[in-house]
Amino acid sequence: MPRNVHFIIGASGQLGTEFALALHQAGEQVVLSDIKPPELDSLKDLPFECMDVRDADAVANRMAQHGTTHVHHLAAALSARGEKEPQWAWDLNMRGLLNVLEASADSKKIAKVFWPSSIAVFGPKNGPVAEQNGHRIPETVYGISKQAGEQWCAWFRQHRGLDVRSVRYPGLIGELSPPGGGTTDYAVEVFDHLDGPTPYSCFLSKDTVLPMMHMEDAVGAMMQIMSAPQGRILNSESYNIQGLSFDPETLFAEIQQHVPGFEAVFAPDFRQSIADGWPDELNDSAAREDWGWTAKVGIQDLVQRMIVSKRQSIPFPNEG
Ligand code: AKB
Repeated sequence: MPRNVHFIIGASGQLGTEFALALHQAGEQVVLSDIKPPELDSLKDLPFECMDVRDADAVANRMAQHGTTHVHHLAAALSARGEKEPQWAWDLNMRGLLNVLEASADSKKIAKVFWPSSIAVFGPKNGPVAEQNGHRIPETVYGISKQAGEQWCAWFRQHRGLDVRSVRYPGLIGELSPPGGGTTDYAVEVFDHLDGPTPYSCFLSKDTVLPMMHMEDAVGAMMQIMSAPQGRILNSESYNIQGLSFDPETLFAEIQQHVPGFEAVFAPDFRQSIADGWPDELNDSAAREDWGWTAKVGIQDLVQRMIVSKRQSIPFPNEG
């Protein structure tokens, strides 16, 4: 039987790095693509295409050249940067997605496409718990692009017969790769300030609860929804998936269990109003019922993994 060929767009980004590694370690044939090469040593020998997803011809040609069967389109401008550069973010997120959907629908070989949506599709009117089909009037460029993207995916499914699958990711936290330009980034960047000379300055208020998820679960969700039988994908839009929910104060208290000297101050900036529009948690019962989704990593485990990994890579001053 011919092997599947996984083409990962945005493979040098936060989610792409972890997903590419997981697929490679599972023995799958992987082709990486991004505007910059991968930084992780274990990915440097894999086939890499330097490609801007906004270039429609490049997307179609490169995917075809590699005999792609599965596309994972993970390149996007996130919420905070999107508010600073709205036109660029809209162009990258929408033109990129349409190029991928169009090329995939035209291809005779591509069996499935994965594209991530986000908690950003929910707006302030939604309330603290976002239901699967909850109120979606996003107030950020990023959120609007994700909401429109969900509808484009549904259109390609219905009108072009494309098997495109999607989940709504919360803030993602992992050891291997930093995020860039998101509102949930504090929960990753704090681990680079564990023993700094000054307290970590958090850009959200201490009681801002947001949905979050460890990368192991984020990658697991992608693998799980992509391998589910087509008949189990019953929802026409992206699926809510819930990992864990916490506020900065709770995360920092957990860090202090391991690093007693860790200190933080709170200096909310423009990202506070983005976070205030997002839900505290997601009702993910549809994903659980339809394709068996369940998250594994809790806050204690997450903090421990992040600290262990940082301490392996950085010599901390108080460790002699
Ligand atoms: C962001 O903060 O913009 C992203 C997201 C929640 O989609 N991490």
